[in-house]
Formats: sequence, C-alpha cells, structure tokens
Amino acid sequence: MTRTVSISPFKDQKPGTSGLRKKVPVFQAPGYTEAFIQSIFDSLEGFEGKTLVIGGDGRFYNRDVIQTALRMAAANGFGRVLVGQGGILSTPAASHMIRKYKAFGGLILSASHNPGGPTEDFGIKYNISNGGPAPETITDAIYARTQVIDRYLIADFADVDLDALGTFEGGGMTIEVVDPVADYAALMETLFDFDAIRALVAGGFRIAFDAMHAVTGPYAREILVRRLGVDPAAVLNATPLEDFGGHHPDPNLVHAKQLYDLMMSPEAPDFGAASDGDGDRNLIIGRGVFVTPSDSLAMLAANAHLAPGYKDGLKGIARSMPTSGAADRVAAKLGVEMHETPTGWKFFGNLLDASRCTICGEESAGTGSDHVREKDGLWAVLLWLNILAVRKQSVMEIVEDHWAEYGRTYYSRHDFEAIDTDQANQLISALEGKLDSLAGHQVGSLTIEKADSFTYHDPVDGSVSRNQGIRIFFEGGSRLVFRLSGTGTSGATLRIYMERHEHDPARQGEETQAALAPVIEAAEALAGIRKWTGRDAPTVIT
Ligand code: VG1
Ligand code: CO
Repeated sequence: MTRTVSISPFKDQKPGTSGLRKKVPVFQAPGYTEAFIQSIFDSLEGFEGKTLVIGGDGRFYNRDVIQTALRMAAANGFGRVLVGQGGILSTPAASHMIRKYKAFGGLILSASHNPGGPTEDFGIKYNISNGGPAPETITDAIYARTQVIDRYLIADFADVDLDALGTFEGGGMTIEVVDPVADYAALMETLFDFDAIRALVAGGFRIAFDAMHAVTGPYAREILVRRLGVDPAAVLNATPLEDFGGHHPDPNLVHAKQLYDLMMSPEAPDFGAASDGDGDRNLIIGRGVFVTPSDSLAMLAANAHLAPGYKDGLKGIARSMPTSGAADRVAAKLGVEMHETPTGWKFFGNLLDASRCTICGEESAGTGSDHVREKDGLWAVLLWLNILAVRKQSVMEIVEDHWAEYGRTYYSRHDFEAIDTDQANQLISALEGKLDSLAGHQVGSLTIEKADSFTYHDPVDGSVSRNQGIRIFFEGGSRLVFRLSGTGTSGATLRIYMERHEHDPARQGEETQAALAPVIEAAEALAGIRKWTGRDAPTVIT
C-alpha cells in the first residue's frame, strides 16, 4: 500500500558542495528526510521501473534512512533497488555500481569526512546515471522543489534485513542486498598490476592504512589483506563504527595525526595512507615525507602510465581551482589538456564523459580517474603502490625526483571553522569589492599581478558557474585563494589556500608554513581575517 503524506516545505534545505549535510537531529525531525528524498525524486524524470542504488558510509542513522528510502523508492515507482549489505557502500563503489548495472541513479548517504553519531552529521546526495554527483541543473531543481514540496509518497512494508545477501520484494519493487566490495575489488584488479604489488609486499615492503573506523575498512581488508597479502595488522581502525570511534574521519594532518606520527618515527613502514568517512579521499605519507594532495595528483599523473589501466597515457588532467598548479606542469610536459574546475567532484563528470581528461584531483585529498565518476581513496592508494612496485624506489625518492624535474609547489590550506556566517559573508564581499583595484599593489614583500572571482565555463555543455572563489595572483608565481565551504554544518567555514612555486633546488627544502609565510601574511593584510572571524589562528592547517 502506498500513502501520500502531507508536509510543509523546509526552507533551509540548501545543498552544498556534495548534497545536503545537516546534524542528525535535523534529519530526524518528522518529515525532513522524507521531504528531501521526495524533492530528489520529484526533480527526476523517467525512472519508472528503473534501478536505484542505495548505500552509505555506515554512520549513525544510515540504516534508518535506508529503510525510509527503500519505501519511498517503491512508492515513487522504481523497479529495483540495489543496496549494499549492512547499508554499506563507499562513494566510489556506489559510483561503480550505478555504472556497472546501468542504474538510473543512486542515493549515497554520507557526510563524508564530517563526524558521525546521534548529535553529529548526516548527509544525502544524489548521483546520476554516469555514476557521478548530480550536476547543478539537478541540484538547483532539487533545492527549488524543497521550497514548495507539500507531500511525499511512501509504501508500507516491514524493514528489509540489510545484513542478509539476497533478493526481497517490497511495495512491488525488487530489493537486492548485494556485496558492497566484490564488484569494486574486481574493477581495481582490471586497473592495477596486482602481481607486481603482491611481489612488492612479499618482498618486505611495509604498509600502514588507516580506515579511520569508516567505510573503507571492509574494502581494505578484501583488497590489501586478502588479495595483496598485506599484514592484517597494517589496516588500522578497520571496523566501521557509527560514530567513527568519536573521531573525524578526515584524512588530514590534524585528524590522521596518529598515522602521520608513525610515518615520521623511526619505526615508520614504507608507505602510509588513510581514507575518509565515505572512502573517496586519500592521504598519502611516505616514510618521513608527507605528500600534499596537490603534489600527489601531479605525481600520479606523471607516473600513471606505469599501471596497466593507464598504459596508453592520459587524455588530460583536471583539478579544482584551489588545487595547486603542480599538475599543470605535468600536463604541459605530457602535452595533454589541463582543466581547472570549481570545487566539488560534480564538475569533473562532463570532462570525463567527453574523454577530455583521465585523472582528476582536488587539494582536499581527492584523486580519481575515468574508472568511476567520484574521487576514489583506495584507487589512489593502489595506483601509488603500483608505481612504487614498478619504480622500485621509495616515496621520498619519487617525490624528490618529481621536484627536481618540475619544481616544488609549496602548498597549504588554512581553515577557520564554525565562524559566524554573516561575518564570513562580509569578509568575502569586502574582498570582492576591491578586486578590481588590487593589481600592482604591494603586500609585504609580494606584488599583486591580478585578482578575480573564479568563473567556470564548462567546455562540454557551456554552462557557467560564478563566484567559485577569490583568486589573488602574485608576481613570481605565488597564489592566494579565499572561499567559503559548502559542506560545513555549523556556521560558516572560511578556507584560505596558499601556494608558492619554487624551481630552485637549493630552496626546495623549507618547512611549508615558513616557505609560505609571505603569502600567509598577505592573506591577513588583504582580508582582515582576525577582525572578521574574531580568531587568531586557523582551526585546521593542512
Ligand atoms: C570539501 C572540499 C572539496 C570536496 C568536498 C566534498 O568541500 O573542499 O574539495 O569536493 O568537501 O568532499 P568544501 O565546500 O567544504 O570546501 V567529500 O569527501 O566531503 O564528499
Ligand atoms: Co568523502
């Protein structure tokens, strides 16, 4: 039986960089989750009888929302739902499943790197049939729908046993509970030389992988331990927990500090990596060397041809605007297209679908390729391992070789989290107001070359996305970027991105924050961060 339930619209449902993220109690308010899911379905056309993929990162409230989503998918007319066992699907595995089974789309339940638990964060995003995040045309339609929605459709059937693999029926719809790992692991075997990595591991190469009590635990156990022979003890925090053990499943130098400290210690294994809540990010640390995500993108692009899946080379490289220019130098050398997109993976989808690029990345620890339409944490780990197995060098040697060839791009991001939203907006408006007059100005030891607000013109569909961050370019190749986060759930988060390119080998060994000091000082001088945020220092430095 299907019911139509009346509700009133929720005026504050503005989806951010990747779907809707709010505190769990907000999602628990009567009708809230339903209103958002119905707004998604109401914004889509032609899914009658088609397949929907559903899965999440296992955080608190995941199972409840899956049961609701199953009943609503049935009531709205989907023919079949594929749901990961235990309600689990990493974001890249969900993307692959949508593509492999030619699903109409998918619901991914995750707030990614944000903390989980009864008073922490939850999130819902919709992915389209290419496996990637819904483009702005669809997210705008979903948002518009949330402003006027007045009912949702739901079928009445008992909870589905998400722990048992098998096929069930509910509300006239087929529900298949599937292995969340198998298809994904098989895909990885097609891209990488598992024999070479197995031989590397058998030869004594040691790894530490931190799953941060999030979704990649089961994937790492199957792929790294069972298929590649890595010591089970090398997979840290491998059991997914609803509250991620009370931590932020955010693979950066603050939240993955345990791994960082291990990699900098005398007992460090050869290779350290971590992933985030939903498995789409990666952190790479070699023994004694942290690889910035922007550098990792450049290094993976420069070496990708060493893995079987990329042996024919790259069609192009894409990076989000705040990501450093390190990858641009690789693209120039390879003679392939380089694309600069706004933050968020959805902008890469068109480029990948049109074969305009093969590898994409973001400074926020996201790297991926045309194998799916999401960033992919374990994929990046496996590509690094494949490269290490072929080059038979340490991470440090690969990093130093890269800097010697392309120069080093010092890079850091400073986040001011949970600041007052009005003050944050005023800081940005004040900067925008003076952009046109900045060229030629001296800020400390730096001279501004040009400044703008980033506008993206999608080369595939011609769409235009404005106000994607403020860019300040300095003479000599340093750059400063300001933007507000679209994924935070408390107040606003101001992100400031700094980089400086250094070609002189004698000046490539500086500590990052010291190397960037003039750019960091320019940020304060230009934006008055202390004044607007009331903060003396960032909450997170990566
Ligand atoms: C952040 C990152 C961005 C990433 C997004 C989603 O967005 O900066 O690069 O694509 O999170 O990643 P924002 O708007 O907060 O800067 V995930 O792993 O949270 O889905
Ligand atoms: Co994520």
